[in-house]
Amino acid sequence: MKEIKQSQFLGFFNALVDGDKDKCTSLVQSLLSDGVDLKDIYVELFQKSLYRIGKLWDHNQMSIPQEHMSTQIIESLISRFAPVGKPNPDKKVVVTCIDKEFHDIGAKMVSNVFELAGWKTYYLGASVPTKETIKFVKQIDPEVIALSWSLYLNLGRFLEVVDHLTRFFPGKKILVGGQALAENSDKVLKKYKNVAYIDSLHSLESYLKKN
Ligand code: B12
Repeated sequence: MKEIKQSQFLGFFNALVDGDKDKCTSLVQSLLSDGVDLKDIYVELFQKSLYRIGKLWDHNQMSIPQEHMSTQIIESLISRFAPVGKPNPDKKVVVTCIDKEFHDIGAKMVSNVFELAGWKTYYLGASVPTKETIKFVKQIDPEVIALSWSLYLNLGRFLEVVDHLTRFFPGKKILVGGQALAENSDKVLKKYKNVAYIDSLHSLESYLKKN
């Protein structure tokens, strides 16, 4: 598989923060035509740009409109270059952000990685109230529930949804991920036996190959 060069990353990043959506689109198109894997574009181009934008924003070196605009461009690229294929109807996954979690780009990538592996995905996006997640899972009856949690302040809501899901659906596999879990997943998850923390899209891909 071809790798993304630092110069290609910088070309994309500069076009992104300048709001040059056409240039971003043609850069992604040409990387895909060169044989770069879609997951590498997600991680090495989109995620890397957004983490860098997060740092700049945190240090007041990037304005809110510039961050929002860059985020919108990346969201549109994820939709534009989404995987296509016929999913296996017996492999269903519900992918959602927890309640009051508005960071939904990672969850969208996760959903697309499931699709690339042939799963039928039910992607709900940002901030789904716990009660509604439970109802939806009951209705769809998926094999896997994938939860995304980024904002550490949402710890109580994360524990609430995991408590409810493990209680109501003890046989279902729950996968969790997102930046809020990056440093303390063992401590937060130790009492749940059907809950697995997956730290990256590549780990998710390996998990899906094994299961
Ligand atoms: C864009 C952005 C926003 C946008 C989000 C828009 C959207 N549609 O998502 C908006 C403007 C809404 C926003 C708001 C806020 N944000 Co913000 N945001 C970001 C930013 C710049 C990028 C987020 C992103 O998309 N990253 C890229 C994705 C691809 O990465 P990811 O989420 O980590 O996902 C990957 C993995 O974690 C994993 N993964 C994720 N979920 C899952 C789930 C499963 C099951 C699996 C297997 C894997 C997995 O796979 C993904 C792909 O590799 C980050 C900076 C950063 N470091 O990310 C800050 C950041 C996340 N935000 C932050 C903050 C503080 C806020 C606000 C509180 C700001 C404010 N004062 O209002 C609000 C809170 C909103 C809320 N309640 O959720 C902090 C969070 C700190 C923390 N961990 O608690 C960050 C880190 C910025 C910073 N440097 O401080 N934000």
